[in-house]
Amino acid sequence: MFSEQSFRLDGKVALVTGASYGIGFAIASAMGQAGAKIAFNGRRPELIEKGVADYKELGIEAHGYICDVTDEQAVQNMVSQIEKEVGVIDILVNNAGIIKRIPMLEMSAEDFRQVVDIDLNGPFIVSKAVIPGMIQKGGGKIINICSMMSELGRETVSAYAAAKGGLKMLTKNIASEYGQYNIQCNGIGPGYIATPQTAPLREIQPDGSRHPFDQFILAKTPANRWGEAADLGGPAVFLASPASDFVNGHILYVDGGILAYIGKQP
Ligand code: NAP
Ligand code: GCO
Repeated sequence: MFSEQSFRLDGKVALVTGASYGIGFAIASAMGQAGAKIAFNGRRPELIEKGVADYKELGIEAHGYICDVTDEQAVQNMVSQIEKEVGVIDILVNNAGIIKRIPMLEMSAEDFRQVVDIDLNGPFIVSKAVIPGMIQKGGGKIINICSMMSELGRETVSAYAAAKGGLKMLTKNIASEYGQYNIQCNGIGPGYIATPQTAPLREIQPDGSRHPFDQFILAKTPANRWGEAADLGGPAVFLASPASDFVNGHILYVDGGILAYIGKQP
């Protein structure tokens, strides 16, 4: 039954991967403000430390771990440590990710593999480490951070699109395989969000004008703006909360309307 508690995460333990800054930080902050205990990881120790301090400034006590999501043993160790220090994980957000913008014919197989390894194998590895605890606990929530590139292609992002398209299907498969254990696995597909990852697409040009890609995105977005990382907080809390207990295998696009729009006419 719906109540004012339906959107609260009090007492829940949330692991958000890659959350020292960017979209992960915004999602973890929103979950912390909704009452969850926060654990996060990243690869760079100095940024983990800074992340912990930034969460503290928001009144959130977050536990930071140095861990590469592609390293299966390191992920297993981190999950065990979180269980001891914070509690068994109720909510997992697979957010850590990278992009390489290289035309496909110029891209090495090694670069392609690295993107798929972090953006697709990473969520598989972390989910695999966390699901047994969720089953024992009687349920859980997994949120995979997908992309416009889970649906659309464009020049230079073949590996990223392949990985994010795969992540959409991994989401549906986790929902299918573990829904019986009261685990809901959904995706969030952010539109174009102003973070370090997209900074090169927004650089002001030497003549002071906006980057051509920046103008292209504004013309493709009915909201007529880039998203802010904070725009993802509400949707993430919803998908982590009891309010979404019968939502499973769904991708929630948070894109200011990009996927609905053919684009501004010239
Ligand atoms: P970002 O600013 O580049 O942040 C990426 C985060 O992932 C960082 O915290 C980084 O930590 C971490 N990370 C990368 N590789 C890792 C690894 N192997 N192991 C552990 N952590 C790792 O990117 P963002 O824009 O916030 O994007 C976050 C997620 O949203 C990504 O999956 C991205 O593809 C997706 N997304 C972004 C947009 C957008 O417009 N920005 C749109 C749709 C989807 P370290 O620096 O410590 O490695
Ligand atoms: C790009 C962008 C995108 C965004 C995002 C869109 O080069 O096209 O980086 O891929 O990061 O994933 O949803």
